[in-house]
Amino acid sequence: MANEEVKLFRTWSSPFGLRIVWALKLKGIEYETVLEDLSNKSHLLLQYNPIHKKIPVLLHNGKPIVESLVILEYIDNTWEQIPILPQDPYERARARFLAKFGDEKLLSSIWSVFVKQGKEQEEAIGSAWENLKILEEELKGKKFFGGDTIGFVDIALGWTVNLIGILEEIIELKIVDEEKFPLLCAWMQDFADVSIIKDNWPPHDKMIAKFLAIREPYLAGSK
Ligand SMILES: N[C@@H](CCC(=O)N[C@@H](CS)C(=O)NCC(=O)O)C(=O)O
Repeated sequence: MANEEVKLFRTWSSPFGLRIVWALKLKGIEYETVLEDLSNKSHLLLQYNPIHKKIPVLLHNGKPIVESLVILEYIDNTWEQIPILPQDPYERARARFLAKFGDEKLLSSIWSVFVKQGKEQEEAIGSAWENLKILEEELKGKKFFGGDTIGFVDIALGWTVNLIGILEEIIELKIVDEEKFPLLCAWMQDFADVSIIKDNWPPHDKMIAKFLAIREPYLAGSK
């Protein structure tokens, strides 16, 4: 499809935005990046995502698509080369379920480990481990969640590979260790080694600074 308009509104750090970068790169789609400052959202962002007012937004030939998992499906249906969702309806449903589980349960449990302290943090790490165990089981006999190559679930859960390491470094506590989660650790390594992934991580030191600042009010008890 020549002369297409493909624009991605995102921030430099957002794991939700990164999903879209990875999917577009994987499929070889050319696109323009619009970097947003979420403390001063652009008129276009508010116009294209008036309900959630969040990034990422994909603009395709004037039509906005919002919500990263929805955008991933749109990309997969629009540019069919290198499919990311499985063909089989049951496997597709499983893939959507795991992606949703990552956003709705896993992310908040990891976040609690990051922002809580003492006994509350110990409890939080227990639920994070329960959730991570589900992914560990899912990886039995597979290199990637999608099989031999990365797919929808890998892209949806890819945030864990970078973000968990950043959070662990800040709180000086290992959440995902090789002994407890050998398959997950191997997946993280394999995922990080894929060129379109390793070439597009946000800068490590900038991420550390950003998340240190986010954690501060929680430590001060004002959040
Ligand atoms: N469920 C959304 C989450 C997107 C999201 O939380 N984006 C954040 C940046 S990481 C955002 O735009 N926040 C702005 C705000 O909450 O005002 C998705 O998957 O796209």
